[in-house]
Amino acid sequence: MHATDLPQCGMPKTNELMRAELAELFQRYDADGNGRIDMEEFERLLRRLGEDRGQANRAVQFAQIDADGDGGIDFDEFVAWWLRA
Ligand SMILES: [Ca+2]
Ligand SMILES: [Ca+2]
Repeated sequence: MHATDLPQCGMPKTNELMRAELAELFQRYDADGNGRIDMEEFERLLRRLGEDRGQANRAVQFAQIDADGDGGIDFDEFVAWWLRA
């Protein structure tokens, strides 16, 4: 994926910069590289952020982030969560 493929909707530069950083972060935690962060990968991410508050909480959080409910957090869902957090 190239940055130039992203839609240019007049977003401020800081957002684009952030998106690039988020893409890097996302790829780092998408351990199997399938373009989605599953529960196991999500656990690792939360631990790294120091925000793991137990399995029950994690499952709730995961469900909230997984907007389309397909059992994985894709990049768009990840970005939406990150910007909200
Ligand atoms: Ca994955
Ligand atoms: Ca999803």
